[in-house]
Order: sequence, then C-alpha cells, then structure tokens
Amino acid sequence: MDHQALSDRIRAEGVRLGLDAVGIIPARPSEGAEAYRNWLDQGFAGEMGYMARYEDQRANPARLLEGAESLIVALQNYNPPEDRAEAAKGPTGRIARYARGDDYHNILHDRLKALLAFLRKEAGQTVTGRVFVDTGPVLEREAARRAGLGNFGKNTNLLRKGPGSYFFIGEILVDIELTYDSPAIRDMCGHCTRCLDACPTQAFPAPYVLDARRCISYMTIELKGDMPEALRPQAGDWIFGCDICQEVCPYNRQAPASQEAAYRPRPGLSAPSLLELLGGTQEDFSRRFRNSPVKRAKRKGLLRNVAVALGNAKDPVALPALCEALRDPEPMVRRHVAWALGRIGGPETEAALREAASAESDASVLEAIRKELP
Ligand code: B12
Ligand code: SF4
Ligand code: SF4
Repeated sequence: MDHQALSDRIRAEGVRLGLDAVGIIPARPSEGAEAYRNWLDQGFAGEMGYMARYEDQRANPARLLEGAESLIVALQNYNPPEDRAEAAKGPTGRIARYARGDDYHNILHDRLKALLAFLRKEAGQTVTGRVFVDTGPVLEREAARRAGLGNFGKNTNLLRKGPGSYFFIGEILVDIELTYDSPAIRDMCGHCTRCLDACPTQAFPAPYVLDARRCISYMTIELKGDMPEALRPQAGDWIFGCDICQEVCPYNRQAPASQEAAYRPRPGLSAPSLLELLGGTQEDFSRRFRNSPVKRAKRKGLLRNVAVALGNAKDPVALPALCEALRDPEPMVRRHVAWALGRIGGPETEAALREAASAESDASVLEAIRKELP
C-alpha cells in the first residue's frame, strides 16, 4: 500500500476506534525546545523535577525510537456530560472535568495500541512503534499543533474548533514513512484575554506561558507538600485540578460531550461532598479512586485540598468534621485542617485547636495550630 493510502486508512481507523481526530507529522526536532528550556530556566516547572529529564528526547522525538520516521498524533474529547444527579448535602468541591471518570492514560493508550496493531496489519512490513500518553518526554501540545489538530490558546491549552480544549493528546511513534499533515496557522485568540483575566492566581506571567507553581492544577495534583498559604484562598473549591481558564474560553462554550462512556462522571464526583471525603480512610480512598486520575494526589494530597476548600467555604457545618480531622494520621492534613479552622474561627474552634495542641507531637503541626490561635 502506498504512503498516502496507508496514512488515510490510519486516520479513518483512529476515528473508528473512538479517537476524535488524528494527524501525522515527521519525527523531526521540536520547534518549541528553546521555549521549553526558557520555561524550565525560569523555574516555572516548580517541583516537577521529571520535567527536566530526557531533555534530548523531548527536543527530538526521533531519539525515542531507533529509526523513527513518523509521529501519529491523536485527540480524544473528554468533556463529561451534564450530571443531573442530586447535589450532595453540605459544602461541595470541584474536580476538573478530565478527572471525573476513569483514568485516560489507560483508555487512550489502549486505543493507540489498537491503532498501532491496525497499522502493522495494513503496512505489509514489520513496523516498530511506541505509544505515549501524557507521561512520555514528548511536547504533546506542540506535536498536535504541528499535525494541524489545533493551535495554542493564551491559556497554553491546545484549542480546536469543535471540542474547544477539552481533549487529551496521545501519540504513536513509528519507524515507517507516511504522508504528513500541515500545522494549523490560524491564530485562535485574537484580542481575547478572558483566560488571563479569569485566572484566580494570576498564573500567566505572559500570554501562552504558565507559571505552574501558581496554578491550582499544579498545587492540587502535582505538589506533594503544603499548599502555599498565600494562594490557598484563591484555590476556592477546587480539590483536584482546575478548569477556570478553559471554562471562560469562547471555544468551549458549545463544547460537545465526550462519546467515551469511561469519561462519564463517577457517582458523586461532579460535586463531591467535602465532609464525606474528609472523613474517609485510606481504604475508602483506594476503593473510590481505583483507576481514576484522582489517585495521583494520594489520600493525603486530596485531603489537604479538601481542608483548604473547607477553609474557603467558611461553613460552620464543617466544624465537627474538621475538629475530628485534627487527629488525622497525616501531619500535612492536620496542618491544613488547622488553617481551615482558623478561617472559620469562633470559640468552639479555639477550644478544639487548644485541645489538639496539647496532644500534638509533630512540631510542624503544632506551629500551624499556634498560628491560628489568638
Ligand atoms: C506538566 C503538565 C502540566 C503542568 C504545567 C502545564 C503547562 N501549561 O505547562 C500543570 C500541572 C499545571 C498542568 C495542568 C493542566 N494540564 Co497538563 N500537562 C503537563 C504535561 C505533562 C507537560 C506540559 C509541558 O511540557 N509544559 C511545558 C510548556 C512550556 O509546554 P506546553 O504547555 O506543553 O506547550 C507550550 C510550549 O510548547 C510553547 N511552544 C511550543 N512551540 C513553540 C514555539 C515557539 C516559537 C514558542 C515561543 C513557544 C512554543 O507553547 C506551548 C503553549 O503555551 C503535558 C503532557 C505532555 N507530555 O506534553 C500535560 C497536558 C499539557 N495537560 C493537559 C491537561 C488536560 C491539563 C489541565 C487542563 C488539567 C486540569 N484541568 O487541571 C491543566 C491546564 C492548565 C493550563 N492552563 O495549562 C493536556 C492538555 C490538552 C490540551 N487540550 O491542551 C496534556 C497535553 C496531557 C494530555 N496528554 O492530554 N499540566
Ligand atoms: S488551571 Fe486554573 S489556576 Fe491554572 S492557569 Fe488555569 S485558571 Fe489559572
Ligand atoms: S479565553 Fe480567549 S485568549 Fe484565552 S485561550 Fe480562549 S480564546 Fe484564547
């Protein structure tokens, strides 16, 4: 089969497999390598140390596979449908849209593996390939832009007319020549600055550049330690990820819902009850978030975020649960619970904090409690 016919069949099969768009580019050096280096040099990656690894490969995908010729790039819409289930009682949090259903890494990976198997069958020759979804050293937004699948928005997300920016990106690197797509050159944003203006933490030092350290998505998912105190109020009710700079984007106004059943919200995850999460044990967490993107935060990260959201809600209904959580086994959770109690205030809170201080053996927690006492 000639390159053109094979490439067309790959694109069509991708769509048949449940991918929303497929483009193909030559496995050549990335154009964004310098911008990426500047981003790292400015410290914008925060504690994501893995972002500095495999710089060579990230700068040139051809280094990820011997004899690499082509990169097949695919998008999959994840936008969850409207959830009409009854809202939980008491304060609720928000989980980013991409994380309300099953873990996309496995789902998209499986689709791409099936596409690679199809390519091997059709090509009539041996094809070596590697699949990447999110975790590999590939600049995925740039690859998708070069494949003509969309263009960067000022919020740094890749935008595409139709799904907006609510889609995942994955790739297959192969050692076979194919025919290639051209990059999208259309400027998507024009004079619009809605995302830059709406970001509660002012995480964009410039359009198209994100300082991850200030991003709620980073703070609630990637950051392993304490959330910076100055930014806690801005995290609002987000307990895993953040969608604000996407929700305000005009391209997402009419974004269709994903056709992938596995991305439908799990029960209770469209507006999760903060009190229920705060009272949960490790077993509850493992059961509820098995094969969910949320497991990345681990129980202690999620409960840290829940405590911050409760502090921001300032709803006294949370007082008994927060006082109980002053005895949580994780010092980080206890530190954030003390902060949350300090935000609610009042005599009941003060008494609980004093009692916890008298029993506390961890110096960092003791310090966090004392900060909240008058
Ligand atoms: C690290 C990371 C994060 C970090 C940092 C995000 C960031 N903007 O850099 C944090 C934890 C904050 C994060 C958050 C989110 N992420 Co994230 N993340 C990644 C990851 C692993 C690497 C991104 C990266 O390399 N960043 C460094 C910057 C410099 O690169 P970049 O943003 O990808 O692309 C820029 C540069 O390449 C530069 N550039 C490229 N070419 C050129 C050329 C020139 C000349 C210049 C000047 C610049 C330039 O411009 C691009 C856009 O600004 C990718 C997966 C991957 N392997 O690519 C997913 C990925 C980008 N994330 C994704 C998602 C879904 C999210 C969230 C929406 C999740 C959420 N709801 O909470 C948020 C969005 C926040 C935001 N506004 O970006 C999707 C994005 C899909 C899309 N439509 O764009 C990806 C692709 C994962 C996937 N496989 O689907 N993420
Ligand atoms: S995801 Fe939220 S915090 Fe991060 S840049 Fe967008 S609006 Fe700002
Ligand atoms: S909100 Fe406006 S500026 Fe931001 S990405 Fe969307 S179109 Fe571009």
